[in-house]
Amino acid sequence: MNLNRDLSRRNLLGGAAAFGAGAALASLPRLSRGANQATPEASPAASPAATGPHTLPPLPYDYAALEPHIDTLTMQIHHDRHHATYVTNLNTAVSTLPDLHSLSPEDLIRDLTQVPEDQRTAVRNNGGGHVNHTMFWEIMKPGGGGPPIGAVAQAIDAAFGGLPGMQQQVNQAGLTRFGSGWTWVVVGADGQLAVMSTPNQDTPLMAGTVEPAGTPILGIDVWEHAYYLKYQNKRADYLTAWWNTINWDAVNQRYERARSGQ
Ligand code: MN3
Repeated sequence: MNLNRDLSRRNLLGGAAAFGAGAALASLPRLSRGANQATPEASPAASPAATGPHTLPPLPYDYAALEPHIDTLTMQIHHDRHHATYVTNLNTAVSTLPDLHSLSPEDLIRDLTQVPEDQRTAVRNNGGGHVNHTMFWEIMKPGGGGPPIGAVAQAIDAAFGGLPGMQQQVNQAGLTRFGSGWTWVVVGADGQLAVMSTPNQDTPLMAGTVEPAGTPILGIDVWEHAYYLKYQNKRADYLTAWWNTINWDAVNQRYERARSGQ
């Protein structure tokens, strides 16, 4: 097992060097190596840079937990660097807006008109990034995949004729999203499940900014940072593999909360 992880890391670093990021990646302080390989690494309890109302949630599993579908180094950079940066920048954006500090991140981005115009784009991008990634970690798990469970299983049958139909639409929306963004399954205003995609860190939660609005029950990050180290330009392969990580219990809970209006 250690051998596999070593080989995997070497391959990843080789790939990284090939596009010129090798030195930066090699300097990552939490990169697993040596004695640390023997024990699962804990993810950080909170962002060291979180000075403000918003904090980086810990990854709910080890960086390596989603191998081989999502590689260890991608998980580490994605959570510790990308997500952490959204949190830091969101805190900066609201630092002079104390009236907004008591809002949850979701309530903050649900109505962007409550944010003064000079900080609105920063809150849209970084607040969206924070909310989207918090969801993303929660709807994946080690040993995930398989068929849907609970009420969401019936809803998927009703809207898409079954899981393969939904997966086909989600993957197609993710594949045809030009540039960076997300592909979603949402509970729409009519209470039915629908597939959509958004650019950048926009989310269907941003009513009035993103149309149609909806409550995401799952979303797949299709920014290159989510898959490039392992899949390079093969976004379709990443999307196919991603379904092996899905945490259906978490997705079903999100569905039941959305249906009850919470
Ligand atoms: Mn991302």
